[in-house]
Amino acid sequence: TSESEVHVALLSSAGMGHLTPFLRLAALLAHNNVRVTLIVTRPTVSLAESHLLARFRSSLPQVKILDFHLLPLDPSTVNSSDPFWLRFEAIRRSSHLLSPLILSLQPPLSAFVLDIMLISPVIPITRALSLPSFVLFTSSVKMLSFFSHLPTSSFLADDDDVCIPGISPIPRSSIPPPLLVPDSLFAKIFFQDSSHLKKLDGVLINSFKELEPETIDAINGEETLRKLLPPVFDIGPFMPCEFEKVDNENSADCPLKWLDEQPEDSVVYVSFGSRTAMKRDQIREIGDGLMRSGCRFVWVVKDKPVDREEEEELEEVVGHELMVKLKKKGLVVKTWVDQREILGHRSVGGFVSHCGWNSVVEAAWYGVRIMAWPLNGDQRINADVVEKSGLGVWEKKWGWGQVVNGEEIGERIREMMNNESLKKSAQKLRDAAREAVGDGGTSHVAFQRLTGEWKK
Ligand code: BUP
Repeated sequence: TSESEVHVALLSSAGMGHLTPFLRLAALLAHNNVRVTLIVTRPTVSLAESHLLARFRSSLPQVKILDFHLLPLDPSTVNSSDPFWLRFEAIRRSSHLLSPLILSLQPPLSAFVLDIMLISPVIPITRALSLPSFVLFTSSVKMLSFFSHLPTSSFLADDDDVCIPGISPIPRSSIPPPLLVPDSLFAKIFFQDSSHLKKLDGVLINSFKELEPETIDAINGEETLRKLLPPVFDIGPFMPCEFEKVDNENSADCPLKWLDEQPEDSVVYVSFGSRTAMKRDQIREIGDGLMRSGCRFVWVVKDKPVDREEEEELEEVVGHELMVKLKKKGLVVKTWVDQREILGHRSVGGFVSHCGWNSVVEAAWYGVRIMAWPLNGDQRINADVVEKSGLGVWEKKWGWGQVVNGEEIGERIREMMNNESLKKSAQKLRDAAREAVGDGGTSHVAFQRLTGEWKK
């Protein structure tokens, strides 16, 4: 079979944290002569997703985009109010409608790559069609090990840390909080899906050896993990792409012009991802902390989980007085920014991050040190990776949902920005990241192995 006949369909679930790595993978495949069909559900939950898809479409017209029409979901039948989780569930409940879509594709598919949140309902469908199925796991390998271990884990019954052979224990305090609520939609999906992992033909991960050496060795070597997991392809870091560029050059919110005027390595970038709305009192403490840190900053404020609902002006959210002070020292924005360009800017040295996995990998790609401030879900597990790899520091005593005061925030930011050895180790990871995807690098080799398998 010639390479151009390899045809792969990708099915993401909702939210920028999922869509972005799927689109980066689509671009990587398309640039390597793989034919790609992207299956999308509309309308997207957030505006950021629909804008990204539009830019992707015009920059990679060779990728076919197929709309997947979902059945309506009655929210009263689902134990969650999170719009992204509701979409996950809607896709799951409509998954039987995928068969005719898959069968309509020409040339016939060589493989199907889906989101981890969709495996239990989608796997029976791809299997019935004898279609090799892969998951693109959008979090760390450490989180993948935790996920694979769920069916055999007893943490709901006891109070112990989670011990997985070959990797350092996951403290109970790092378990994603909704998993401890047994009837939550999150817990239901996680427990249901984790037992289906082994049915996959492989898991693709946006990580690389030097970022998670212990865990990547463990999934390849440890008997217990190998029994729970299909082959894992560490093909990251996915390269940030041109189509992610946000067209705001002429707006007052454009950070790039401002960043151009700042000294090298002097700016801290503060963002808690696309889904985490901060409480008002915490927002104000962060503003206070930034002033106390003495550093220059770009701070992305999020007041609502879904961008379509952001109504209030920045001044109302942050408070007028604080806003006046902040404007003298840095940039505060409430719109979508091109994080790729910010992290890649020479004046940016540090990143206060919630440790969403994409943010972590992007920081590694650009060699920007992190002050980890995990707030939910997989983020404490990812923060552990950040700390162990030398990419960043993590104040573990800041618990889930706890309001941290400005004084502490300011101190931690200052320490992270002044930490020379951290700066060096983050830069070393940048070099390692580039080596991993370069010719003959670990991720490059894994990618060749993967596409080689699809060609068979
Ligand atoms: Br906010 C924001 N610009 O203004 P994560 C985010 N991003 O480019 P999350 C921007 O969105 P999950 C902005 O670079 C990253 O690629 C950022 O993904 C980009 O966190 C993505 O970091 C955010 O994984 O998703 O959004 O919390 O919950 O799935 O981890």
